[in-house]
Amino acid sequence: PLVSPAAPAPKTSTPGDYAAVRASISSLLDADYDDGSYGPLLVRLAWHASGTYDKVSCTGGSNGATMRFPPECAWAANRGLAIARDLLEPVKAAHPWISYSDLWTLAGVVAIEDMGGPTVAWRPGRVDYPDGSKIVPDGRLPDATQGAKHLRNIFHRMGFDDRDIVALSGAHTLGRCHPDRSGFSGPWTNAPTTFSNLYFQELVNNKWRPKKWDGPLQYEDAKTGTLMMLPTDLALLSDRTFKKWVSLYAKDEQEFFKDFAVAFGKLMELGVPFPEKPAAAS
Ligand code: CCH
Repeated sequence: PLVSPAAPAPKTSTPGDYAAVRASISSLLDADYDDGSYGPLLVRLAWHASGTYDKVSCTGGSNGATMRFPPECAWAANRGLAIARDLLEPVKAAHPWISYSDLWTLAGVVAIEDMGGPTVAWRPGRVDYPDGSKIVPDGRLPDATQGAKHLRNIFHRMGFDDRDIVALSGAHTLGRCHPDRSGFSGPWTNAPTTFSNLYFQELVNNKWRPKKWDGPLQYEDAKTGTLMMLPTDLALLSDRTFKKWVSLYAKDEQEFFKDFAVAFGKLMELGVPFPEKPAAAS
């Protein structure tokens, strides 16, 4: 992948000026990288930082930004995310008062909004844990080779229901798979830097066949062979309950945006000890 030339140093700010941090993040998104934006990668960073949450033990989640350290930074699931963390270093340097855990989640939210997605309610309050203080076990993020049962195990553990699972999966309208990271290859849609319901449209409107190649089992659209789906993506079609939400989101983008915004906002807050209930989106 191409790496963008060094972006101009972001403007500094006074503590609490989140608008300034948002502006610094926005200025990094468009770049000569992948499909022309770091946005999808930043969304993935925010998701993997948060998706380790376990509601029973109240461990994991975005609080702490423990992905800065081993073993979490070296998990196979997090391959490629060092690019996103490094990209945000100049933003952290310009606004040293923000925690990494607030910065990574805010970057995901700003990326979604800048790529045309819904406004996601976000509030600060995460703190960074020191190295080695809280080690989260590997294996809490989803495994793309599995099916509906696995998706339910993983996301119910975080406190999400079936509808949330499908809504959150709509983030695969963004970005692509990289053979050197996950082993999978290609984009889910032809507009991977625009947040839309296209993922659900492609899912329902295409015939999907196993891709003939050396890599892990993935699917390609029978018409062009240029779009891809993971086994977990196709599980959303083969499971009756999941399929109901897929059909709804394929038809009704507003409904998808509304549900995604709520679920993604909740994901960003898992395990974060806020004093009160979430604020409404502004
Ligand atoms: Fe995902 N995702 N994801 N994903 N994901 C990958 C890429 C992105 C799974 C597997 C993969 C969510 C859920 C799942 C994004 C957001 C979300 C890749 C390719 C795999 C594999 C990584 C690579 O090679 O670079 C599985 C399994 C699940 C099960 O649910 C959820 C939830 C979200 C966010 C809400 C985004 C964005 C990408 C694109 C990243 C990029 O670099 O383009």
